[in-house]
Amino acid sequence: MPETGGTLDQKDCRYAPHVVLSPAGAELSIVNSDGILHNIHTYSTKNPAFNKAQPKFKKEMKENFAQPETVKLTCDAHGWMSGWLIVQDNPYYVVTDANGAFKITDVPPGDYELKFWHETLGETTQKVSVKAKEEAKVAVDMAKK
Ligand SMILES: [Cu+2]
Repeated sequence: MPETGGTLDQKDCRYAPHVVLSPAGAELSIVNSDGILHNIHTYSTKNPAFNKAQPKFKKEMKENFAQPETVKLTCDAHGWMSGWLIVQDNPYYVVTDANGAFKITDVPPGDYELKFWHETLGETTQKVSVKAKEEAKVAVDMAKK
């Protein structure tokens, strides 16, 4: 089991980061830095969904997501708060930077199908061959259709 499941903070009434990664089976730390009431609501289908108040005195909650899944998060106390939790059972996933660039390291040589996901642009896949000691490059266009 992975030791750390990442941290999702509720700061300035926003989820930080907006997209949080958590290995399947690990404990995700849900932090309330705001010192006000938040209510985290998960829209999961493979993992049990929950809807939990996190009062101002409750600085941290631990949650465990066993199944790989992309989970939408909202706060029932603040309608504008939204985020995403990505649970995966392999270590080869990242959030891109502000320019959409990413790097996944230590991938064993082989043929893979990369899945790209964006909250409004949807999903696309691309095949990639990874050769030993070589950097494989991929480029995808996820423009709105
Ligand atoms: Cu909130």
